[in-house]
Order: sequence, then structure tokens, then C-alpha cells
Amino acid sequence: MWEYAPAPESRDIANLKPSYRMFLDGEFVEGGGEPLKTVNPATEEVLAEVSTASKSDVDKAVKAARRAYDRVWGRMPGAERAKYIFRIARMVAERSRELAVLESLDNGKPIKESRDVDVPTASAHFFYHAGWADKLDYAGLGPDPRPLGVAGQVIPWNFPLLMAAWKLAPALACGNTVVLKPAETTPLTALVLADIIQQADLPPGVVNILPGAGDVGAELVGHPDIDKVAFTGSTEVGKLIQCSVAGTGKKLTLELGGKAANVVFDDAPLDQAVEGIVNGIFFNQGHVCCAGSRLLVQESVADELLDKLHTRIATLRVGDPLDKNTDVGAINSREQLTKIAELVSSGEAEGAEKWVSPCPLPDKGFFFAPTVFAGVSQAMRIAREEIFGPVLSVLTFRTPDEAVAKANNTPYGLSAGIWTDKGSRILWMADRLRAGVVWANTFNRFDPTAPFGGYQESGFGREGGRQGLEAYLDV
Ligand code: TXE
Repeated sequence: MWEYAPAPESRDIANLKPSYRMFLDGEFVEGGGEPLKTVNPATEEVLAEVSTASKSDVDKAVKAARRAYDRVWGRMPGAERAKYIFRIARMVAERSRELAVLESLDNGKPIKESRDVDVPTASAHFFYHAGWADKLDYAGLGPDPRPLGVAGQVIPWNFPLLMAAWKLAPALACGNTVVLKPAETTPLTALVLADIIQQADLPPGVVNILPGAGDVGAELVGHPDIDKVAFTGSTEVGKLIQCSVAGTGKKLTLELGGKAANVVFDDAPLDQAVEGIVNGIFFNQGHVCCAGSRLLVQESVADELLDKLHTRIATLRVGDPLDKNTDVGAINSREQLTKIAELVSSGEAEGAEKWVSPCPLPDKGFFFAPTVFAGVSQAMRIAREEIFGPVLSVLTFRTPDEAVAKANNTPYGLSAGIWTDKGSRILWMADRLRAGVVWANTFNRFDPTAPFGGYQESGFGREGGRQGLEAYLDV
């Protein structure tokens, strides 16, 4: 057992301030809502106080976004918009160290992930979409593509900066203005992004960032002057939003939960598959909508694969998110920790065999040891519900048809993985899996050029790639 406190210099690198204000109409202002305290999930210490938006702040932000759309951004030639977005992309890259440390402090994710994945991918999203801004006529979406107007965007806590980039970059490239609400437990990097946007000289009102809880999100989504709603979060809230938007004429895209199958055939390179399975479920503590949370392994190699997995998982280091050697950081909140523990108890109660990594855990903070359940049947909650934590459920299959049936036996449909030596089998499987993303002999690869999104209760609409532009354009 050990205790950990972040080195004082990490606060300097992250340029951490005692308090943060919201970004409205080009200025940082005090919000009318009750301020929230954002906590370092690895130490349970308060990082900063953040002002939140009131109902009237939401209205002011939407009005500012509308003015900016009507007067400037919606009329600006794409080549001009591109210059601003390229500037944001460069500034995110220039401030990557600060953003990565701040993200790890606020979210709990390992610094090697915020440094190598979150921040560079966020910058890449701005670069990629900046490139589209003056080429929308060639996107093949139809004649004379036009922006929709004002977008209301609500994002979750698992990739706070990256989700902000995913939402903002295509909206801005297409000529829309935005009011964005970050998640209540992770508002800090979105507010640094607001600082970047201010320094990039974006006209006031083009982007507004309003921290707050779900009530602020609901107010934003329900505002009558929003033309487009984009939401990433739980399926439960996604359904509420779908109901509230119904009949209003607002366009909607939803990126919701998942219960991805990672399917391993007996001819797969097992050592490579082990790395992919570990990355699939333990990357970002499993707080990933496309996490490979169900391992489907062909019966003939199940024992061998499970042995290899236990050996590999036992080497994962869980702890200090700011240590470059940490593999699994802190769970983002006590609520999420409780949810994970409750689902793990249900797995035990329903008779699955639990294996827990023998790694030591810090005494303080929200940590959860990597856990693997074998002998899981499809009816168990751990096979059906999104755990959103470092917990893997292992099921077996005999034939490819059975693998497809089990993989598709979920109300979700966001992603899947296939591990096999046979190219023909990859194509056969990919054709049959109801998932928006299918990875073959790899997992959790993200690229701004590739459309990402789900089927069924994982939502609808795509983000990234040419298809992601459709969500922000009319023809
Ligand atoms: O999500 P919420 P939570 C899943 C995951 C997790 C569970 C709960 O399984 O355990 O959801 O997480 C805002 N109108 N995912 O409770 O509540 C909220 O303030 C408008 C999967 O954190 O959906 C936050 O900004 N907005 C997921 C955002 O919605 C509302 C990522 C997400 O919070 C609102 C996160 C409302 N009525 C959780 N209520 C993924 N797809 O990656 C809340 N919000």
C-alpha cells in the first residue's frame, strides 16, 4: 500500500488556477450558477473552483452564438475560417504539456495516455477539420452546403479535451457557432481550450463554454434557438435528449454507450491479441464507450489465452496518473467507482469466476484493480450492461456463426474487434457485426479521417471523416 500526492510542480506545468470562469461571448465571466469544485480523483483533493452557468447564462450564450453566426462566422469564407481553426490546432499542440498534465489531474487518466493520445488526437481533429473548411463543396454531400446555425453540444468526462475537439472542430469548419457544456467532474481542459480560442482571436460568440451539471445540459439542449444538438454520454441521458428534441426540428446526433465484443479466433497471434485485449479494456481505466469489455474467445484456445492474460494483466501498474510508468490511473469519480463495484458484485452473485490483478492500490483516491471474469454467460449483467471500468467479461464460442450471434447479442453497437490470421474471416465477420467500428488485429485506434459512431442504443450519426461533416451541414 502506498500514498501519493502529486508533485507540486505538476500544478505549475498544468498552470492550475484556484478558480476558473466560464467563457461567454468572447470573455471569461462569472456564471450565475452554484460554483462547482472539481476534484483530483487520484487524491480526492479539490483542484479548483469552477463557476457554472445559470438558465439566463445559457440564454445569453445562445444569443451570443446566434449573433456571431448571423454577423460573422456563418458568412465568412471557408478559407478564412480555416485560418482560425489551424491556429487553434497549432496552439493545442504548443500547449500539449500543460493540457496533458491538467487532463490527468482532473480526469485521473495516466499521463502517457493524455500525452500520447488525448492531446495529440485533439490537435489532429482541429488540423483535419481546418482542412475541410474551404473544401465543403467537394465533400460530396450535395450542392452548396450550408451550416446549420447554432449547435448545442454536451460532452462527457472520459475524454474531456478530446471530446470537446471532436465536437467543436467539425461544427466550426462547417460554419456553425457553438455553445458547449463540459462534464461537471472534468471542466478544466475545455476552459483552457476556451483560452486558446480567445488567443486565436476567434470572433466573440463563435464558441461559448459553459460548465455545469446535467440541468445546464438540459437547458441548452432545450433552448428554442439551437439548430443542432450533439451529445456524447450515457444511453439513458441520450434517450431523454432524444425525447426533448423530438418535434422541434433540431438536428440531433448521439454517441452513447457500448458493450463491444473483442473476438479472438484460434488462429490468432495470441500474444498480439493479449496486448489488444489489455489495451481494449484497460485503456483509460475502461472509461471508453468503445471499450472491448466482452472478450469472446474460441473454446480451443480459451485456457491458453486466459493464462496469458492473467500474466500480462498482473504486470499493469495502477496508481499515480502523473507517473509515466502508470498503466491504469484513477476512476474519475466516487459515483463511477460505486457503479463499477456494484456491477462486479453482481457478476460474483451470478456465478462468474472473478480474478483480480494482485497489483497494489494507493490508500487514497478512486482506484479499482483490473478485474477479469471468466465463465460469463450472456444473461449475466456483466455481459449485458456497460460497466465503464477496468473489468473484462470473458465468454467462449465454438464456430464463427456463434461468435457473430454472441457479439451482436447486445442492445448496443458501437465497436468490435476481430483477431484472426485469415483475411477472409475478417471480411466475413465485419460484414455481419452490427457495430459502427470494427477493428481487425488491433483495438482502440482513433483517427480524425475515420467516421466513428454507433448502431442501435449506441446512438446515431458519425463523428470524424467526411461523414462527420453531414451532422453540421445542410445542402
Ligand atoms: O453520464 P451522463 P454519467 C456511461 C457510462 C457511465 C454512465 C454514467 O456507462 O457509467 O454513462 O455516466 C450531461 N440533459 N457513459 O452519469 O449523465 C452531463 O452533465 C443534457 C458513456 O457521467 O450521460 C455530462 O456533461 N445533458 C459515455 C454528460 O451529459 C445532461 C460517456 C454525460 O453525462 C443531462 C459518459 C440532461 N438531462 C458516460 N444529464 C460515452 N458514450 O462515452 C446529464 N447531462
